[in-house]
Amino acid sequence: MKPNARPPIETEDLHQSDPKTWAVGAPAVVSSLQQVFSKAGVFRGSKALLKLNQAGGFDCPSCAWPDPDGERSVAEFCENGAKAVASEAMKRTIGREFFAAHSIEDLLSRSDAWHDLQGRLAEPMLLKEGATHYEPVSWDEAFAIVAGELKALASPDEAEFYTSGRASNEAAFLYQLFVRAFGTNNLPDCSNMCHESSGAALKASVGVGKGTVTLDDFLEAETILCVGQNPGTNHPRMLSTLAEAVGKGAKLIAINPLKEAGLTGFAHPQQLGGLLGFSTPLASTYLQVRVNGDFALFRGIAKALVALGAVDEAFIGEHGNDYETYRSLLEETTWQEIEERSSIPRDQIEEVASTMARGERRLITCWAMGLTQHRNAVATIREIANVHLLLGAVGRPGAGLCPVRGHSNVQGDRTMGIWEKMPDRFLDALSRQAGIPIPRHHGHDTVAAIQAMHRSESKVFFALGGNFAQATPDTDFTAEALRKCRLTCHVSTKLNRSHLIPGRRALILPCLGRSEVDAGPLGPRLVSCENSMGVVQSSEGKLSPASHHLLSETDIVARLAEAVIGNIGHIRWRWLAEDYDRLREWIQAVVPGFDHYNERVRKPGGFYLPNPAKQRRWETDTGKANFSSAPLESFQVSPGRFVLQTLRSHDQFNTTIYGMDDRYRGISHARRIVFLNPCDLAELGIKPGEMVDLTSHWSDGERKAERFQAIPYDMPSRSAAAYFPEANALVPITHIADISHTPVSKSIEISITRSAD
Ligand SMILES: Nc1nc2c(c(=O)[nH]1)N[C@H]1C(S)=C(S)[C@@H](COP(=O)(O)OP(=O)(O)OC[C@H]3O[C@@H](n4cnc5c(=O)[nH]c(N)nc54)[C@H](O)[C@@H]3O)O[C@H]1N2
Ligand SMILES: Nc1nc2c(c(=O)[nH]1)N[C@H]1C(S)=C(S)[C@@H](COP(=O)(O)OP(=O)(O)OC[C@H]3O[C@@H](n4cnc5c(=O)[nH]c(N)nc54)[C@H](O)[C@@H]3O)O[C@H]1N2
Ligand SMILES: [Mo]
Repeated sequence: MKPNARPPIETEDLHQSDPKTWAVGAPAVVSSLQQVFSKAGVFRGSKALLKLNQAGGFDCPSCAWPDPDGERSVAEFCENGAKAVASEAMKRTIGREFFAAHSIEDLLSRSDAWHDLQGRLAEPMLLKEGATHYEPVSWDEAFAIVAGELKALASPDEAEFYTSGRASNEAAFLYQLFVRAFGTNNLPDCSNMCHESSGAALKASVGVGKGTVTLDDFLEAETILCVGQNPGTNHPRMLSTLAEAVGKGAKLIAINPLKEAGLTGFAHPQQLGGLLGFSTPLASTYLQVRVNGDFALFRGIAKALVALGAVDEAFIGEHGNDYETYRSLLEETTWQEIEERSSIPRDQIEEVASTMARGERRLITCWAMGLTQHRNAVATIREIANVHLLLGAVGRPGAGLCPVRGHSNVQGDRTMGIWEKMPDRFLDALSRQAGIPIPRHHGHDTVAAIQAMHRSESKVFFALGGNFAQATPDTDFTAEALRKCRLTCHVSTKLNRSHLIPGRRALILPCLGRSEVDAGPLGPRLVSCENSMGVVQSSEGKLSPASHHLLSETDIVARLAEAVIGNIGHIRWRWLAEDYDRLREWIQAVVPGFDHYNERVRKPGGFYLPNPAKQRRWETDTGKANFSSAPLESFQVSPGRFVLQTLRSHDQFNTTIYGMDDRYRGISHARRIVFLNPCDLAELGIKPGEMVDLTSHWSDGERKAERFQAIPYDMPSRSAAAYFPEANALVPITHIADISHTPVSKSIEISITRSAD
């Protein structure tokens, strides 16, 4: 039997204390410095931190929350940004000696946290067919291997080209050009598992698949909703924006099954009071909604707004489409159904609606994975858009929709064409610029790519960043799919489990990180990224590269494209990659909104991309802002079972595990745990800390993950939470969201049993 692809089960020393009621403050500052100095050293670490998110410095590789437009403080970063930089800026490297000392099987038995601690990948490595160890390989040989395998395919559609959201605009643009010139649109990406549902919903409702607010809007908002999001851990810099807005009188309403510390209070790390632990209360209302109860909740809010007479008839008359159908649906929906599905009482819903109906109804709604990773995610997000349309709360100051993006350039990668179904407008422009035909048939998204590899229809898997084998659902199935490939190839900065789940042959191509100097033949090169609010900014690495063998992602793509396709049409791969200004000229010619790209990207603070919905221009199928009228539903499980959501601890960035603590939730030294409602635990007859096995149930069968410690936690009855990626083995590959096809990582039906001793 092949070794297991799941993270190993290790003995842990769990300690549980009371969850915190506020986030950041001195503990976050101490933790940041500890991480950075211990991994990167004092000199390299301080240099990195002083250049992080500064004009002329580099963009934080952690989340996509924007930097302030105006003046920036010396420390424009957060604890988790510091951890991301520490992990990338590590002085330790791993190359031929390391891989000679550790077989694949040995490395598979190590934890993800151990993998991250080993250091930066230092040279290209090849795993030959049947080999037990990776061996060094030259760059030329590596490119020749990939080219050989790609050219041997019967069709370009037999290859999958994955992207994670750290690639710069320049690398992403060149990469999709290469993939399309090769002849396929098989461009699955991390966004398929992330905000795809938001993009699909917003495009259908308001005509743009991105958010419609900027940071300034937060300071004018009267009400801010934060739904299905844990900003204290995942977007810590958002807390200072929220605190400032609350200080100016905005009401913050949190909607989350768990009481997250970052939503209840904030201690500013750059102010003395904050460092001393004086915190500002944030959310004035906290609705502990049932998992997947948000659709019902927002329908209830809409019903209450209509009853209050808070509807902006003038806005709807001018801009809205299909309001009448929606309004009759609201009348038909009973309060009983709304209360049952959301588990929030009617009077609380009405109170929230009256808060939103105050003043000029300047409402912002923010959300993240708590909404996007459910079967009805698109319908839920469209219901939020409905509420905004009722209030006319889109396209005016202080009001709008705000999906909070994950990876630092995931939004930019999409703008650059990393999508399996880019619109013809984009493909036409690309074809014109490149002087070659571009395939039009849609490619595979992430789940379709896994299925195609599992059926052996796709035979080569190539990844620009990420950790596909651990980020995707159904770990065992996905591992089988990858192992069936002829070649798997990862462009990466750090060792991860995907490198250890090889096809017949496997390659690791090590690249520069964003913090490092990207020296080209004509001098240091700068790249650019787009944040969650559509601002495009430059990023210039400042640290010396971890190893002299490293290439930039852009050079890797260019050299690979040269080996696979050669110069073709107007494309001269190496020439384009030598000087990123040339690439930016191409981007400008293909993607709207990038005029004078080279000039504007060099301005401190960068530039905003156009956003038609913000101007109340609706690029939808009807040319109006569309109300949606989906039937109300929520995820239901059989009696005795639980709804499991998978989430992030405070010490991880997706599949990169920095440490074993989840400080704000009061957890230390453990990751293999499952949070449960205390009454449910008692009913199961399971004591806190006891070991349980989790079995997920879906129409295609059962999946089991063993030995999680059960933890009592303040959360709705019959819900459960466990960390990603340990729980991914339970997510069925066949259970995906309607329309967006996002794996439903937040609604998994499970049963819980005591583990055998
Ligand atoms: N430090 C750090 N920063 C990160 C990341 C990281 O791993 N570490 N990841 C980055 C990425 S790629 C992303 S996409 C973002 C993710 O940012 P988040 O979306 O904040 O991440 P999750 O941990 O998945 O948190 C989901 C939240 O939704 C809640 N939730 C779950 N189900 C429901 C539901 O049905 N309804 C409601 N209302 N709430 C629900 C959970 O309790 C939890 O608070 O963060 C980005 N930033
Ligand atoms: N169960 C469950 N599954 C989930 C989620 C969930 O909430 N629950 N969340 C989903 C979400 S929102 C996302 S975005 C995906 C994330 O999926 P991915 O983006 O695939 O995963 P990451 O863990 O972010 O990728 C980490 C790896 O990227 C590489 N890397 C880091 N920096 C760079 C760089 O600059 N260049 C290159 N080339 N490589 C780099 C490193 O080798 C590192 O090991 O996971 C999804 N999976
Ligand atoms: Mo994400």
